[in-house]
Amino acid sequence: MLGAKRIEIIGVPMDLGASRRGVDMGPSAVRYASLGDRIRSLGLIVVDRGNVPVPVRESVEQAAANARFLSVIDGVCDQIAEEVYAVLRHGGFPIVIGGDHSIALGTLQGIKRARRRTPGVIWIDAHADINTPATSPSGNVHGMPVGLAIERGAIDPARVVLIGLRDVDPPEKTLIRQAGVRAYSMTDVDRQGIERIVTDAIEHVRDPRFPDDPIHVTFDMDAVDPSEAPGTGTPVRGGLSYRESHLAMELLAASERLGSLEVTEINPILDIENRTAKLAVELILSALGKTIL
Ligand SMILES: [Mn+2]
Repeated sequence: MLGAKRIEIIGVPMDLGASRRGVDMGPSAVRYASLGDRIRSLGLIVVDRGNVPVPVRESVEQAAANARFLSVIDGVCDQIAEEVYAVLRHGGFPIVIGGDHSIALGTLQGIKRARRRTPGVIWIDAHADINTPATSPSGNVHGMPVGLAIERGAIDPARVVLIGLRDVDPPEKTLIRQAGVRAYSMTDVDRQGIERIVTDAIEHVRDPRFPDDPIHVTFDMDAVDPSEAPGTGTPVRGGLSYRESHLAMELLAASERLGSLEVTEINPILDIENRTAKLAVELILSALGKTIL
């Protein structure tokens, strides 16, 4: 972590980007797992900024079938961006807790606005999230944040790395290649090991003109194998192990280049005794520098 001693938590109880209900309760589950106190135990200052207001699903129009609730999601993302911007501008370290992964659109906009350039992004996920309204088979916006963030100029595809992929739609395979996004599937993790992949990813997202710029990490809990993270809306078997997940975060902490963090898709309805939220808290601690010894 880049010297920031003040960690600021931003909750986004949003499920509008997903078709299965429950990720709107993710921020509550993570707070129930004592996120704030656990971070304080590392000797860091923690400010919980509460939740960004999110309209209740039943109270808003679905609108376009190819990108359901997109206009409402964009409204929420504008507020996420303002929160993230405010935290970064006064030197804090934002942790955004979702919520479905469409919240990344807001987080990335806020980082770009605060840093005045696109951040290097490491995107840890079972899915590529690179669909657009034109290609999405489901119309769920949480499958599009990479695609929409590229379209909107919030990220530079040459400095985005996806890690943990194992459920990619056929058009997404083309989009990954066309956009020039670097992607590591679970096959790559099996063959190369998570240490090499994360180390390479940290280098790949570096902007040679601004080599010391902070990195943003967005972690979809479905990247982790469902045996460890059952509480997620779109589980896919064959994911990152418990230790691979932690090692990824430990390597990011050791790089001292992490500047912001987002954890998404925690679904307490599908979880077993809050196991997935507890794991999310542990992974956040590893990303902030907690070590075994
Ligand atoms: Mn995702």
